[in-house]
Amino acid sequence: MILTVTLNTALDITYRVRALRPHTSHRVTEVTERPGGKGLNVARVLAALGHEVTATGFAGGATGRSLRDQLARTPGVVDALVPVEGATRRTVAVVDGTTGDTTQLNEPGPVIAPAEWSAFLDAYEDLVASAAAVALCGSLPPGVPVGAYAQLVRTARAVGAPVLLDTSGEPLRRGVAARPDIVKPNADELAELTGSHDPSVATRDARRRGAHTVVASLGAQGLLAVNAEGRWRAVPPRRIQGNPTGAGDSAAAGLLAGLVEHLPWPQRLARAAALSAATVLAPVAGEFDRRTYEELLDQVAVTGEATAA
Ligand code: TA6
Repeated sequence: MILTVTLNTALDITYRVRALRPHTSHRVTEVTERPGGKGLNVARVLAALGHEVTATGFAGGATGRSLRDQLARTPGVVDALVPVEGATRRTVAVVDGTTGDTTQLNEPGPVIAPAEWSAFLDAYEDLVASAAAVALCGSLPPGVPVGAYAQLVRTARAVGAPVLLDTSGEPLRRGVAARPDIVKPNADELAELTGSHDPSVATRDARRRGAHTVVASLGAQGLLAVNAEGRWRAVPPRRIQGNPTGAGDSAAAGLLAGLVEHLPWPQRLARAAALSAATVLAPVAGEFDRRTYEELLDQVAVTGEATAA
């Protein structure tokens, strides 16, 4: 199974309005609620691709119950979330029906007590022992140590489970130093980590800091993967317009699926780019239309080359 970790799970609420204007009251035309937080989106996409997934992290309160009820109805995802006293946060995405632009509001999440963090670490140690790969994704809720991801990377590496890390700021900086197999920052996260806005310079620097492979998501310029074996770029066939929430999570799912299926890097990257684009075209994060994904997969252009041995 693939283990996904979402320390700051969320009940993702998406509101659609006809047109979003400041200083105005809006009628919501459509509401959706989904289990969210980056790792749970990764889990849902992997399960839709036919992989067995175990999802851990924290859940609590009425929002946590609602999230777990929905997860129980998601085929292929085993719920291994650790219960906590505080309530799981909500995130709100407001989609402007005229322009398609999305405005995202993320609550900070519940305060995690030291005993809850210890209970999670015990559960994680058991789960990671039988994981084919691990995804560590999203922000940290208050109370979780800033070096949490570094610790979780080290635990996974100690039992030989490959790790993908997708986070930002100081948790990313410390996590990268623990030598994860893949980091998947977007352009802003990569620039914040390395101090460079040049993707070539920044990916090289992120590798020097400890990541084996850096996969940078560069919006319309697609995905750039750099590791000791080579350097590749995957670009979707056209500019994809829609709701970008969760596009990066779907790319992470594509990379993990390719990893456990031992696909060569160009194919992994093509999958990640096609899944990401298919999610932008879907109404909410963590979902995609299978046919759209397969059509896009045929059209993704991958360029680059392996390093000469
Ligand atoms: O990537 C989209 C998304 O995963 C949303 O589903 C939402 O839950 C949010 O990001 C969480 O991100 P954060 O960085 O706050 O953990």
